[in-house]
Amino acid sequence: MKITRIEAIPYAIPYSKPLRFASGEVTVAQHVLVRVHTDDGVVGVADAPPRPFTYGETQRGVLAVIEDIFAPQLVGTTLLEREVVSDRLSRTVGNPVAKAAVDMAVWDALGKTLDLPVTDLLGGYTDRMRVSHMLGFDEPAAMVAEAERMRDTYGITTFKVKVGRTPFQLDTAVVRALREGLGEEVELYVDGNRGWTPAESARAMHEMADLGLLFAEELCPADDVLGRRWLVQQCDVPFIADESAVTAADVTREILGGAATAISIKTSRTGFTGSARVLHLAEGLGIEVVMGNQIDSQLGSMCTVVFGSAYRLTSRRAGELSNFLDMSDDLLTEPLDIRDGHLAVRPGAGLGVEVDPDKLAHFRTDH
Ligand code: MUC
Ligand code: MG
Repeated sequence: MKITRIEAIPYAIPYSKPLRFASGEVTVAQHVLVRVHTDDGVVGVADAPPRPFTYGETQRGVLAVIEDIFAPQLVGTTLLEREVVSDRLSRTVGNPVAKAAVDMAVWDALGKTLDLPVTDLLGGYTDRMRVSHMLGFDEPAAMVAEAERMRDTYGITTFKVKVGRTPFQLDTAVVRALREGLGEEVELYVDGNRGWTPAESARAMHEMADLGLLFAEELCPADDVLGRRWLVQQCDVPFIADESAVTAADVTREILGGAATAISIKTSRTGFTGSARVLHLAEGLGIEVVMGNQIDSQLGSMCTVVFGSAYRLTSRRAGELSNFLDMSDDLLTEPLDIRDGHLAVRPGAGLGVEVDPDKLAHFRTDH
């Protein structure tokens, strides 16, 4: 069970449909595949999707921090010493995506070593999640058409709509068109990625008051401290902190400071160990959680469903699990299959997925 080697492999897969949102755009998945090897010959895997516009990490930065700092610190520890692993990772400030991938690859290796699914080791609550699809910026008709395609093809009936453009009417028109086009039975919520001011957010929410929104997420920056608190106080739906509340300490500060009333958990930035800490804090605080998407690959989306299915609170709401559908290809041997609006965990050991060596050889960019 001893960790002998940690590999970080850069790869690039173009998106067939780029995702655009207030804080950025993703056209190519320039991720890092992390592999944790043990002395038993087991290899655990996880995916690191760097998001410079959200956390400041880049693909080359993820490679460097894993190769230069994390690997030397962790080689020699065992898969059972996960608290030692997270303690050593925490000596480095920031780098959430790199740390999360190392943590999840350790969990995958542990599951494979014990011949047990990680989702059962974590909590074993259920075996699937309802899927929520993220709709990036476009014209109202195109966004309605995409939502209809997701509903008709995959049975998805929950949509997170990217907002935060100026003027805000560009976005409120989209949300209205979605409600009118898809009817009352779909769930809709909005994510501004900090694009609006508090006043614009308040006006937009007022204009959408009759649209039956489920949540509002990061409409304005949390750094607009008093403005954000003013906005959240008047919001009549739970206000989700996403990129403003990554760690358990961030969540405590933002929730107690009145900057949010719900949180997004993303395994891509807190792994399984950190996500469990955030989840249990949210339970103690009595706030809603949503399993979020960091524009994840299939491997990243599998990690989200492995964690989300493991607990009652995370599986209550639809999880954001479908944006890999917009990638032109992926690394897994067996593609994820969204059916009847749900994504199920796989029964196998670890994460239950395998990386296809031919695909990795084709998409890796380090040779
Ligand atoms: C989201 O929920 O904000 C966009 C940027 C990012 O880091 O994640 C996505 C989705
Ligand atoms: Mg968000």
